[in-house]
Amino acid sequence: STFYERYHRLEDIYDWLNRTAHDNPRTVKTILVGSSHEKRPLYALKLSFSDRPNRKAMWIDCGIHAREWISPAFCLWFVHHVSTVKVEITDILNNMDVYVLPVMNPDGYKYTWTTNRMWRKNRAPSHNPKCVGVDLNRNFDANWCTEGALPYPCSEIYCGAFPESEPESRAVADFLREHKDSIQLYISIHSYSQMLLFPYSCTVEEAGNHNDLLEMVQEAARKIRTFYRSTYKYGAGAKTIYLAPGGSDDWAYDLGIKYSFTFELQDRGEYGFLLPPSRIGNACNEALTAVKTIALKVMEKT
Ligand code: 0X9
Ligand code: ZN
Repeated sequence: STFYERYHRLEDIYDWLNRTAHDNPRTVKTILVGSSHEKRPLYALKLSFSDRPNRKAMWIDCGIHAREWISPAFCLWFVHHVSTVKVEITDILNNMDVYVLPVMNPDGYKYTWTTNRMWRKNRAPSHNPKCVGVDLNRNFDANWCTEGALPYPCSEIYCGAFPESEPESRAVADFLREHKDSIQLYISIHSYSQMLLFPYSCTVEEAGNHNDLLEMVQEAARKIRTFYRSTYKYGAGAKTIYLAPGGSDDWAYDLGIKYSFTFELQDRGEYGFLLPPSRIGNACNEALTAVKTIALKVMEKT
Protein backbone atom coordinates (compact mmCIF):
# COMPACT_ATOMS: atom_id res chain seq x y z
CA SER A 1 0.00 0.00 0.00
CA THR A 2 1.07 3.59 -0.54
CA PHE A 3 1.66 6.22 2.16
CA TYR A 4 -1.87 7.51 1.59
CA GLU A 5 -3.46 4.11 2.15
CA ARG A 6 -2.23 3.90 5.73
CA TYR A 7 -3.02 5.74 8.96
CA HIS A 8 -0.23 7.87 10.36
CA ARG A 9 0.96 8.93 13.75
CA LEU A 10 0.80 12.64 14.52
CA GLU A 11 4.59 13.12 14.19
CA ASP A 12 4.49 11.53 10.74
CA ILE A 13 1.69 13.87 9.70
CA TYR A 14 3.76 16.88 10.82
CA ASP A 15 6.71 15.53 8.79
CA TRP A 16 4.43 15.04 5.81
CA LEU A 17 3.17 18.64 6.10
CA ASN A 18 6.72 19.98 5.96
CA ARG A 19 7.70 17.69 3.12
CA THR A 20 4.63 18.60 1.08
CA ALA A 21 5.23 22.33 1.43
CA HIS A 22 8.94 21.91 0.74
CA ASP A 23 8.38 19.79 -2.39
CA ASN A 24 5.75 22.15 -3.87
CA PRO A 25 7.09 25.61 -3.02
CA ARG A 26 5.07 27.43 -5.68
CA THR A 27 1.68 25.95 -4.87
CA VAL A 28 1.69 24.83 -1.22
CA LYS A 29 2.33 26.96 1.85
CA THR A 30 2.02 26.11 5.53
CA ILE A 31 0.03 28.46 7.73
CA LEU A 32 0.20 28.33 11.51
CA VAL A 33 -3.44 28.75 12.49
CA GLY A 34 -2.94 28.42 16.24
CA SER A 35 -1.95 25.85 18.81
CA SER A 36 -3.68 23.18 20.86
CA HIS A 37 -4.20 23.02 24.59
CA GLU A 38 -0.99 21.00 24.93
CA LYS A 39 0.77 23.56 22.70
CA ARG A 40 1.00 21.51 19.53
CA PRO A 41 0.88 23.60 16.37
CA LEU A 42 -2.26 23.69 14.23
CA TYR A 43 -0.88 23.82 10.70
CA ALA A 44 -3.02 24.34 7.65
CA LEU A 45 -1.82 24.08 4.07
CA LYS A 46 -2.77 26.74 1.58
CA LEU A 47 -3.00 25.33 -1.95
CA SER A 48 -2.96 27.97 -4.62
CA PHE A 49 -2.35 27.75 -8.34
CA SER A 50 -2.39 31.48 -8.97
CA ASP A 51 -0.76 34.62 -7.55
CA ARG A 52 -3.79 36.81 -8.12
CA PRO A 53 -4.78 38.44 -4.82
CA ASN A 54 -8.28 38.31 -3.26
CA ARG A 55 -9.03 34.94 -4.73
CA LYS A 56 -12.07 32.97 -3.69
CA ALA A 57 -11.30 30.08 -1.40
CA MET A 58 -12.55 26.95 0.30
CA TRP A 59 -11.66 25.51 3.70
CA ILE A 60 -11.48 21.83 4.65
CA ASP A 61 -10.76 20.64 8.18
CA CYS A 62 -10.14 17.10 9.35
CA GLY A 63 -9.68 15.46 12.71
CA ILE A 64 -11.97 17.52 14.95
CA HIS A 65 -12.79 14.20 16.64
CA ALA A 66 -9.71 12.23 17.63
CA ARG A 67 -10.85 8.67 16.94
CA GLU A 68 -12.13 9.36 13.40
CA TRP A 69 -8.85 8.37 11.76
CA ILE A 70 -10.23 8.28 8.24
CA SER A 71 -10.70 12.06 8.50
CA PRO A 72 -7.02 13.15 8.68
CA ALA A 73 -6.30 10.39 6.16
CA PHE A 74 -8.72 12.14 3.79
CA CYS A 75 -7.06 15.53 4.21
CA LEU A 76 -3.72 13.98 3.22
CA TRP A 77 -5.34 12.13 0.33
CA PHE A 78 -6.98 15.34 -0.86
CA VAL A 79 -3.76 17.38 -0.79
CA HIS A 80 -1.93 14.59 -2.62
CA HIS A 81 -4.63 14.38 -5.25
CA VAL A 82 -4.57 18.14 -5.75
CA SER A 83 -0.79 18.49 -5.95
CA THR A 84 -0.45 15.64 -8.46
CA VAL A 85 -2.82 17.69 -10.67
CA LYS A 86 -5.85 15.99 -12.08
CA VAL A 87 -8.03 17.74 -14.60
CA GLU A 88 -11.29 18.49 -12.77
CA ILE A 89 -9.53 19.59 -9.66
CA THR A 90 -7.42 21.99 -11.74
CA ASP A 91 -10.64 23.73 -12.77
CA ILE A 92 -11.39 24.24 -9.12
CA LEU A 93 -7.90 25.39 -8.21
CA ASN A 94 -7.78 27.82 -11.11
CA ASN A 95 -10.71 29.53 -9.44
CA MET A 96 -10.22 28.96 -5.74
CA ASP A 97 -7.49 28.68 -3.16
CA VAL A 98 -7.89 25.76 -0.80
CA TYR A 99 -7.03 25.75 2.91
CA VAL A 100 -6.62 22.29 4.43
CA LEU A 101 -6.23 21.70 8.18
CA PRO A 102 -5.37 17.97 8.47
CA VAL A 103 -5.59 17.58 12.25
CA MET A 104 -7.69 20.10 14.15
CA ASN A 105 -7.40 18.13 17.41
CA PRO A 106 -3.75 17.01 17.57
CA ASP A 107 -3.74 16.33 21.35
CA GLY A 108 -6.70 13.99 21.06
CA TYR A 109 -5.30 12.34 17.93
CA LYS A 110 -2.00 11.67 19.66
CA TYR A 111 -3.91 10.21 22.62
CA THR A 112 -5.77 7.75 20.35
CA TRP A 113 -2.38 6.37 19.25
CA THR A 114 -0.81 6.17 22.71
CA THR A 115 -3.55 5.52 25.24
CA ASN A 116 -7.19 5.25 24.18
CA ARG A 117 -8.13 4.50 20.56
CA MET A 118 -11.73 5.61 21.16
CA TRP A 119 -10.97 9.14 22.46
CA ARG A 120 -13.18 11.83 20.87
CA LYS A 121 -12.63 15.20 22.58
CA ASN A 122 -9.59 17.43 22.99
CA ARG A 123 -7.37 16.97 26.07
CA ALA A 124 -8.12 20.07 28.12
CA PRO A 125 -8.46 19.28 31.84
CA SER A 126 -11.54 20.36 33.82
CA HIS A 127 -12.04 21.08 37.51
CA ASN A 128 -12.73 17.34 37.89
CA PRO A 129 -9.38 15.55 37.53
CA LYS A 130 -11.18 12.39 36.34
CA CYS A 131 -12.84 14.13 33.39
CA VAL A 132 -10.80 15.50 30.53
CA GLY A 133 -11.70 17.10 27.24
CA VAL A 134 -14.19 19.30 25.43
CA ASP A 135 -16.08 18.17 22.32
CA LEU A 136 -14.72 20.71 19.83
CA ASN A 137 -17.79 20.21 17.64
CA ARG A 138 -20.00 21.45 20.48
CA ASN A 139 -17.77 24.42 21.34
CA PHE A 140 -18.66 26.84 18.54
CA ASP A 141 -21.10 29.70 19.03
CA ALA A 142 -24.18 28.23 17.31
CA ASN A 143 -27.00 27.76 19.84
CA TRP A 144 -24.13 26.78 22.11
CA CYS A 145 -24.81 24.11 24.74
CA THR A 146 -28.53 23.74 24.07
CA GLU A 147 -30.21 20.35 23.44
CA GLY A 148 -27.72 17.89 21.91
CA ALA A 149 -24.74 19.04 24.00
CA LEU A 150 -24.07 18.84 27.74
CA PRO A 151 -22.46 21.18 30.30
CA TYR A 152 -20.70 18.29 32.11
CA PRO A 153 -16.95 17.76 31.63
CA CYS A 154 -17.40 13.99 31.99
CA SER A 155 -19.72 13.86 28.97
CA GLU A 156 -18.50 12.90 25.47
CA ILE A 157 -20.49 15.88 24.15
CA TYR A 158 -19.25 18.43 26.70
CA CYS A 159 -19.66 21.91 25.21
CA GLY A 160 -16.88 23.58 27.26
CA ALA A 161 -17.08 26.47 29.71
CA PHE A 162 -18.17 29.02 27.07
CA PRO A 163 -18.24 29.27 23.24
CA GLU A 164 -14.73 29.06 21.73
CA SER A 165 -13.28 28.28 25.16
CA GLU A 166 -10.85 25.86 23.51
CA PRO A 167 -7.72 27.02 21.66
CA GLU A 168 -8.44 24.63 18.77
CA SER A 169 -11.96 25.91 18.05
CA ARG A 170 -10.98 29.54 18.69
CA ALA A 171 -8.05 29.27 16.26
CA VAL A 172 -10.29 27.97 13.48
CA ALA A 173 -13.01 30.51 14.24
CA ASP A 174 -10.45 33.36 14.22
CA PHE A 175 -9.04 32.19 10.89
CA LEU A 176 -12.48 31.92 9.29
CA ARG A 177 -13.49 35.35 10.63
CA GLU A 178 -10.33 36.87 9.15
CA HIS A 179 -10.91 35.22 5.77
CA LYS A 180 -14.68 35.26 5.59
CA ASP A 181 -14.77 37.58 2.58
CA SER A 182 -12.79 35.12 0.47
CA ILE A 183 -13.96 31.76 1.82
CA GLN A 184 -17.15 30.64 0.11
CA LEU A 185 -17.15 26.96 0.96
CA TYR A 186 -16.56 25.26 4.32
CA ILE A 187 -16.24 21.48 4.68
CA SER A 188 -15.59 19.53 7.89
CA ILE A 189 -14.65 15.85 7.60
CA HIS A 190 -15.88 13.30 10.16
CA SER A 191 -16.79 9.63 10.40
CA TYR A 192 -18.66 7.37 10.44
CA SER A 193 -22.15 6.75 8.93
CA GLN A 194 -21.87 7.90 5.30
CA MET A 195 -23.75 11.18 5.35
CA LEU A 196 -23.45 14.52 3.60
CA LEU A 197 -24.84 17.10 6.03
CA PHE A 198 -25.46 20.83 5.89
CA PRO A 199 -26.91 23.41 8.34
CA TYR A 200 -28.69 23.45 10.51
CA SER A 201 -27.80 20.87 13.13
CA CYS A 202 -28.35 23.29 16.02
CA THR A 203 -32.03 23.87 15.23
CA VAL A 204 -34.74 22.16 13.17
CA GLU A 205 -35.27 25.40 11.24
CA GLU A 206 -34.27 25.38 7.58
CA ALA A 207 -31.27 27.35 6.34
CA GLY A 208 -32.03 30.22 3.95
CA ASN A 209 -30.51 28.40 0.96
CA HIS A 210 -31.70 24.93 2.03
CA ASN A 211 -32.77 23.96 -1.48
CA ASP A 212 -29.40 24.92 -2.99
CA LEU A 213 -27.54 22.94 -0.35
CA LEU A 214 -29.86 19.96 -0.76
CA GLU A 215 -29.36 19.95 -4.52
CA MET A 216 -25.58 19.94 -4.05
CA VAL A 217 -25.40 16.99 -1.65
CA GLN A 218 -28.00 15.09 -3.63
CA GLU A 219 -25.86 15.35 -6.75
CA ALA A 220 -22.74 14.39 -4.77
CA ALA A 221 -24.48 11.34 -3.27
CA ARG A 222 -25.73 10.34 -6.73
CA LYS A 223 -22.20 10.43 -8.14
CA ILE A 224 -20.82 8.41 -5.22
CA ARG A 225 -23.52 5.81 -5.82
CA THR A 226 -22.77 5.67 -9.54
CA PHE A 227 -18.97 5.51 -9.27
CA TYR A 228 -18.48 3.50 -6.07
CA ARG A 229 -21.81 1.76 -5.37
CA SER A 230 -21.96 3.26 -1.87
CA THR A 231 -25.01 4.86 -0.32
CA TYR A 232 -24.74 8.22 1.44
CA LYS A 233 -27.65 9.83 3.24
CA TYR A 234 -27.92 13.58 2.91
CA GLY A 235 -29.81 16.55 4.31
CA ALA A 236 -29.88 19.13 7.07
CA GLY A 237 -28.02 17.84 10.13
CA ALA A 238 -30.79 18.13 12.72
CA LYS A 239 -33.19 16.06 10.62
CA THR A 240 -30.68 13.62 9.10
CA ILE A 241 -28.44 12.69 12.03
CA TYR A 242 -29.49 14.49 15.23
CA LEU A 243 -29.86 17.86 16.91
CA ALA A 244 -26.35 18.93 17.91
CA PRO A 245 -25.54 22.59 18.68
CA GLY A 246 -22.14 24.29 18.72
CA GLY A 247 -20.85 22.68 15.52
CA SER A 248 -18.33 24.28 13.21
CA ASP A 249 -20.53 23.95 10.11
CA ASP A 250 -23.48 25.84 11.61
CA TRP A 251 -21.18 28.50 13.02
CA ALA A 252 -19.39 28.99 9.67
CA TYR A 253 -22.79 29.23 7.98
CA ASP A 254 -23.97 31.95 10.34
CA LEU A 255 -20.67 33.77 9.83
CA GLY A 256 -21.71 34.10 6.17
CA ILE A 257 -20.11 31.06 4.51
CA LYS A 258 -23.33 29.96 2.86
CA TYR A 259 -21.97 26.70 1.47
CA SER A 260 -21.11 24.80 4.62
CA PHE A 261 -21.00 21.01 5.04
CA THR A 262 -20.06 18.15 7.33
CA PHE A 263 -19.24 14.85 5.65
CA GLU A 264 -19.43 11.61 7.61
CA LEU A 265 -17.23 9.16 5.73
CA GLN A 266 -17.25 5.32 5.76
CA ASP A 267 -18.48 3.06 6.98
CA ARG A 268 -22.06 2.48 8.12
CA GLY A 269 -21.09 0.67 11.30
CA GLU A 270 -19.37 -2.58 10.34
CA TYR A 271 -15.98 -1.32 11.53
CA GLY A 272 -17.08 2.15 12.61
CA PHE A 273 -14.13 4.26 13.76
CA LEU A 274 -11.83 1.24 13.24
CA LEU A 275 -12.09 1.33 9.46
CA PRO A 276 -9.33 -0.97 8.09
CA PRO A 277 -6.53 0.64 6.09
CA SER A 278 -7.58 -1.41 3.05
CA ARG A 279 -10.73 0.76 2.92
CA ILE A 280 -8.97 4.14 3.04
CA GLY A 281 -8.68 4.49 -0.72
CA ASN A 282 -12.31 3.82 -1.39
CA ALA A 283 -13.54 6.01 1.47
CA CYS A 284 -11.35 8.92 0.37
CA ASN A 285 -12.31 8.66 -3.29
CA GLU A 286 -15.98 8.84 -2.31
CA ALA A 287 -15.37 11.97 -0.25
CA LEU A 288 -13.24 13.45 -3.01
CA THR A 289 -16.11 12.98 -5.44
CA ALA A 290 -18.35 14.89 -3.05
CA VAL A 291 -15.83 17.72 -2.57
CA LYS A 292 -15.34 18.13 -6.32
CA THR A 293 -19.04 18.02 -7.13
CA ILE A 294 -19.90 20.59 -4.50
CA ALA A 295 -16.94 22.89 -5.23
CA LEU A 296 -17.85 22.99 -8.93
CA LYS A 297 -21.46 23.81 -8.06
CA VAL A 298 -20.34 26.59 -5.72
CA MET A 299 -18.21 28.02 -8.55
CA GLU A 300 -21.28 28.04 -10.83
CA LYS A 301 -23.39 29.83 -8.25
CA THR A 302 -20.93 32.51 -7.11
O1 0X9 B 1 -21.91 14.85 16.36
C1 0X9 B 1 -21.07 15.36 15.62
O2 0X9 B 1 -20.34 16.28 15.96
C2 0X9 B 1 -20.93 14.83 14.18
N1 0X9 B 1 -21.07 13.39 14.17
S1 0X9 B 1 -19.83 12.48 14.78
O3 0X9 B 1 -20.27 11.09 14.82
N2 0X9 B 1 -18.60 12.56 13.78
O4 0X9 B 1 -19.45 13.00 16.06
C3 0X9 B 1 -22.02 15.45 13.32
C4 0X9 B 1 -21.86 16.92 13.13
C5 0X9 B 1 -22.98 17.54 12.34
N3 0X9 B 1 -22.96 18.98 12.45
C6 0X9 B 1 -23.27 19.62 13.61
N4 0X9 B 1 -23.70 19.00 14.65
N5 0X9 B 1 -23.17 20.92 13.59
ZN1 ZN C 1 -16.90 13.54 14.34
